[in-house]
Amino acid sequence: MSDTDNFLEESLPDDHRSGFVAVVGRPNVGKSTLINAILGQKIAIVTPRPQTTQRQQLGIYTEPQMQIIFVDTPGLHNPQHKLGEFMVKVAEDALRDADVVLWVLDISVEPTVADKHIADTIQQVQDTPVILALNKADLLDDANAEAHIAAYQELVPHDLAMLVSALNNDGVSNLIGVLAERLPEGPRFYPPDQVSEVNMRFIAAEVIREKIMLATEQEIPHSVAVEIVEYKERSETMTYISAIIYVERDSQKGIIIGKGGSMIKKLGQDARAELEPMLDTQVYLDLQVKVLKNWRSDDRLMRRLGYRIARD
Ligand SMILES: Nc1nc2c(ncn2[C@@H]2O[C@H](COP(=O)(O)OP(=O)(O)OP(=O)(O)O)[C@@H](O)[C@H]2O)c(=O)[nH]1
Ligand SMILES: [Mg+2]
Repeated sequence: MSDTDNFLEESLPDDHRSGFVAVVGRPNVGKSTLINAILGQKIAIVTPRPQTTQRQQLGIYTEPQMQIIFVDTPGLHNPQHKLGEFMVKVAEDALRDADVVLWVLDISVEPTVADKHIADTIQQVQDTPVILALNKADLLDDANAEAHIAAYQELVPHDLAMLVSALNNDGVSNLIGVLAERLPEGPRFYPPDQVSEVNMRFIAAEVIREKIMLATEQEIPHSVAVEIVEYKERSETMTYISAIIYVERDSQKGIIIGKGGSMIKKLGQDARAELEPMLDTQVYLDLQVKVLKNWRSDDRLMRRLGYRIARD
């Protein structure tokens, strides 16, 4: 029997708690940063741009007394194309399936109209405890603090609101305790050493997408999908990864390749710099760029690129 088979047999304390925490909120408020901070490692990509996270992604936090499964979700927003609709549906599904809702908010600015819409969406999920993570507290101006905190507290009935800074790891451990108290008693869902459910292929695709989002402007960051065509551990010291970067238009292809291939070279270097220490091997990265006309508005192309709702 492997360790993985064994984990259900392990004796856990009688009051062991476990369950799913849906981490929701507007794009760019710091949901993925917060989950990475809780887990102490990067499981989700983070960029300064809204709509970075596109799919549901689990971050599994295990201690002897508890297992909290954080469900990172795409930012709730008013969708402009099919990809946006898909992303919003992913977030709404996570909300419905959650034991606890963790609404992440950017406390450094006033609540927006989008936050009011999210409040309505959250209120549709009745009987689920709601915790507010008032994030980016490091950017909160003293003069605004009271007014902002009060305005956020008014948005939705909730159990507790906590100031945190995911970036500085402030308030994060308190938040874990608060969430655990609200989970049902029960055994673990995952082996204790598992922190995520995604495989290295997916992580490699996401790292490449992150580097593109960081290096490009305007529509391009959001028009990119990355498909791993081949992923091979060629030897103990070398991993070969070949990937296709899909864009929506010819002009975008030119920008991703760059003058004399300069941009694609930089993207490859940036992605390798992150993947190599992660894999503890050298990485040979073969990147190609292809145009899939308007793929974000085409259900069939989106499904081909792996944007599928599991239960559909
Ligand atoms: N100053 C400050 N910046 C933060 C904090 N948390 C996150 N950020 C920054 O906010 C930006 C967005 O962070 P993400 O974690 O990608 O936000 P997200 O909510 O997951 O965004 P989407 O995936 O687009 O919905 C990044 O530039 C982060 O570095 C924080 O506590 N303080
Ligand atoms: Mg995110």
